[in-house]
Amino acid sequence: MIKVYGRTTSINVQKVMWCCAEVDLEVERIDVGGEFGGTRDPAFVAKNPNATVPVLQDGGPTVWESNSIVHYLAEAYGRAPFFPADARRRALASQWMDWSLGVLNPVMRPVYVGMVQSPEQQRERVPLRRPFEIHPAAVKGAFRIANELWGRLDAHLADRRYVTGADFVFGDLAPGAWYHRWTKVPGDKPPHPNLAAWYARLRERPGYLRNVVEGPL
Ligand SMILES: N[C@@H](CCC(=O)N[C@@H](CS)C(=O)NCC(=O)O)C(=O)O
Repeated sequence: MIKVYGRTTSINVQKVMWCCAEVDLEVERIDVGGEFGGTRDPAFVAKNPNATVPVLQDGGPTVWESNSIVHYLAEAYGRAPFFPADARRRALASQWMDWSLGVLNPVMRPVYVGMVQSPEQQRERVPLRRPFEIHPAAVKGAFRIANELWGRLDAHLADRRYVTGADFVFGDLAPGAWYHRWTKVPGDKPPHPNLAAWYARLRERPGYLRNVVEGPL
């Protein structure tokens, strides 16, 4: 059976499990990382030299980087419109996955770690990055930028139901997983009605509810 290595408390594992639900794929998930440890074991490092989760095992070589796993699962097991048939539409979906990884992620990580996770969780889950990420000045600056970034997606969604238009696509997964965590961040956040409507639409999806919304934080 196809295997996903990673703890359910990881947003990146949650996103992959959500994708499995969207393409109706049964997988075996194995607890690794965080309180379960195991990421530095030689057998795991052979699967992912970065010693991080998630990792996907589906026949051939293992795949790491959650967005690449999502892209693979959507292409291998999904169908249009979730994995768009048109190359231009696919590029637009990838664009929001890349934006999430390259732009949103570096900002949301310190916000989430510094403002939502308990000190115990921080120690357990991000031991190497903790000193930088929870520095109060870094968290404050990241929170301000996060508000700007979410405002950007809110504006984009003004005339779209999902990130690329009328249809739910794999590109909704990475920003959708982060947005749920953004709802848990306290502080002064301007109203973003288009994001709120998109979030409500995502919450109608059982895979999002089960793996992200009802998943552990
Ligand atoms: N860019 C990578 C990030 C992977 C990553 O940093 N994973 C975290 C969990 S979200 C991890 O493995 N932390 C160490 C641990 O869980 O022990 C991806 O999207 O897969």
